[in-house]
Amino acid sequence: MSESHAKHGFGTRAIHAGQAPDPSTGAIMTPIFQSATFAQESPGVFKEDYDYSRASNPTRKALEKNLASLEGAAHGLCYASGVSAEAAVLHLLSTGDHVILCDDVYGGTNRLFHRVFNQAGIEVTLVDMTDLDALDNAFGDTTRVVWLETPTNPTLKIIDIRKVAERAHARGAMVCVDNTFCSPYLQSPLALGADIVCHSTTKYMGGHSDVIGGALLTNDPDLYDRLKFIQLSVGAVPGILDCFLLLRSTKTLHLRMQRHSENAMRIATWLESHAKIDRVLYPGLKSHPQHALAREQMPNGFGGMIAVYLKGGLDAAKNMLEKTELFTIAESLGGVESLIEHPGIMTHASVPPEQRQALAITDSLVRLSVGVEDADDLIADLGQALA
Ligand code: P1T
Repeated sequence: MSESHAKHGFGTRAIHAGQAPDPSTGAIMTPIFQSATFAQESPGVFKEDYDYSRASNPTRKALEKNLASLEGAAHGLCYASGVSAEAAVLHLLSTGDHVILCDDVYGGTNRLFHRVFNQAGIEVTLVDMTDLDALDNAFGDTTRVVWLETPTNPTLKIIDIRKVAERAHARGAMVCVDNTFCSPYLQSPLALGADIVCHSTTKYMGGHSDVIGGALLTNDPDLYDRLKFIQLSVGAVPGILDCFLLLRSTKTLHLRMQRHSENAMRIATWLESHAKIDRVLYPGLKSHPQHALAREQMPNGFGGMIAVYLKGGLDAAKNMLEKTELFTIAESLGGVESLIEHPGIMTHASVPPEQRQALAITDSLVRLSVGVEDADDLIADLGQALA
């Protein structure tokens, strides 16, 4: 199969893009080129761009091409973690530059922006981007980046990527969308006007909770060159075995996302009518405040993440978490196995309490990452935990 897969569907690209049988052996699977360096014929004369694995490595390059193809991007770069991919974008900025950050993001993202880059002189303003007037008011002369997640983590707000991109571009800022909760199977931010897509590949892209990784995808050759320089210079690159594992995972991304979405839709619907549940937030439910936008922006399904508010506060929430058997109490998401967590105590503990309060990350909020097990078993597990 040729390198160009633009004409193929998502599933075909998931399996083939970036990967051809190994020319030296015919191996069908991309080999794990576990080598830090590469022999040179003469000083400065080497094969392709392979002089040192921090700069480039064939297994990593296959993954970067594969992820770029899935996001509909010309270029991809892989990182050691989701937050190191985020940091690479922030390294593009200079002291005094301003970033508008969506108010409801992963706690570690909030921490990186506010407690690492803010100290290095990057101004950060948090905005609820479901309110486009609030976004308009947040721009200043030094605004360079608008950064968002949609659905947001953990309250699953849906942000209109196209409208945010129009506004940002009119003000000369670029837009970076963290597409971790959707994966490219459910949502295509670049097609909606984003300049960069960011992923924690630890989640759905990896899909098996055995890798920490990150990625950036873009169509802009200049941005790519600058980010590639930062990747080389800062060096937060993924291990080669992790790249191989990710290549293995993306082959089934479309199948997993379909099942995550089907299971989550059934569970969210069931939870919504449960007597012990106060409120369910799932973009696929008609009751979700941005359901109509979710239908447009996420045409292939609504993903595997559900947020629920229990009646009864922290005790009720802890009780539910401790009693589930198939849903394991753990941070992270997007694996084949179902997880359950308490954002206030776990993933968003580093968000200042007053911000958590404003975002309704309350004691009674529980987040589910619905896996690909049998939905009946998952519902029975939640049922017994809530009983
Ligand atoms: O953990 P890491 O691979 O560095 O990814 C950070 C990250 C980035 N973006 C989003 C949307 C995320 O959810 C995360 C990590 N999130 C969790 C660990 C979590 O449980 O929400």
